[in-house]
Amino acid sequence: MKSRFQGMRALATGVAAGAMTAFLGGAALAEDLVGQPTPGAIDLQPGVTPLRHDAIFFHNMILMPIITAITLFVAALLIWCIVRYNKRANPVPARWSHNTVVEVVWTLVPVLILVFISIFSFKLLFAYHDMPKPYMTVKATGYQWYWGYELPDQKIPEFVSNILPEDQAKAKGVPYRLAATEPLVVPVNKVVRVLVTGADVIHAFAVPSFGIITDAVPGRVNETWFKVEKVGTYYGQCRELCGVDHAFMPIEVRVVTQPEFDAWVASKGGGKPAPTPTTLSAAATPAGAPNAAAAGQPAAATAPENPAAPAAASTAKPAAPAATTTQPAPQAPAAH
Ligand SMILES: [Cu+2]
Repeated sequence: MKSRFQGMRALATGVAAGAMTAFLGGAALAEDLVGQPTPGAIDLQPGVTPLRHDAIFFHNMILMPIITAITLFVAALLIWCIVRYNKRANPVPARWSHNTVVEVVWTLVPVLILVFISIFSFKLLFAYHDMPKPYMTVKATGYQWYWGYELPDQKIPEFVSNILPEDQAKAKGVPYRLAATEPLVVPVNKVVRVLVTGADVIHAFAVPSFGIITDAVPGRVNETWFKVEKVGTYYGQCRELCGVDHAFMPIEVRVVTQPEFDAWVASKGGGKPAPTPTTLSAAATPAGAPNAAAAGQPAAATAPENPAAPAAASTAKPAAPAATTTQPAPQAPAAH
């Protein structure tokens, strides 16, 4: 199945390349930039993930030829009717109506076309849905108007990724409105799960060269994944109109080798996942205070300032375990 799919892909690529050459009159095509748009380019941004390759194949080799053929066919029919059956060419029109054969054909053919498209469409949808076992998880949160990235597996708390100001982008030679102050860094050839949510309004996490676009909806966590085949820097943008600075919250993903990734994790103060989750002892809850976690505060932040709290020791409920995604909480001192 796989080889047949690839064989079809090779065949379709050849046909499309021939058509493209004819269309452009043999003009030399400039090499597309990878990971960012190319000025004046035709076609989709080149892909660096399996999903993106399949999406490009689906668009360029399945959908485009079909819609082109349909458009040419309908245009030809129109022209034929206009030329052959106008008042001068055909002064006495035929009086018949209904033709069973034609009606069956114009019902059946579109159905068959849609069934053919759906085979490839569903295959692609399932591929998006069937994430392989992820190496790591990234939580991407959309804010008005920047992105926050958190790497719970590496114990890296959320950090903010803002747009890189124009003068700095120029100085560094990176694309303004695509480059970020703090890129998201991930290892090459590893499955990365992305959990996407919004903090205020709906945003969307989109990186064209990865072939992903996922809505960031407040109060809801959406999931997508990618596996990048090539080391490099890839850019994306918020893809849901989210307010006045919608165009100024770019996504920059830097894909690096595993040793470089480990070094980056270390530089961010991250590490390997801890074997047991951090919990707080009952004594950490100040007397009379409601559950610290419920109060919406990092529980551990207040604990060292209230070491005694003798009354609380017997009455307070054990505090909820700290959320697994927050920074490791310092151990609360013992009550006695
Ligand atoms: Cu946005």
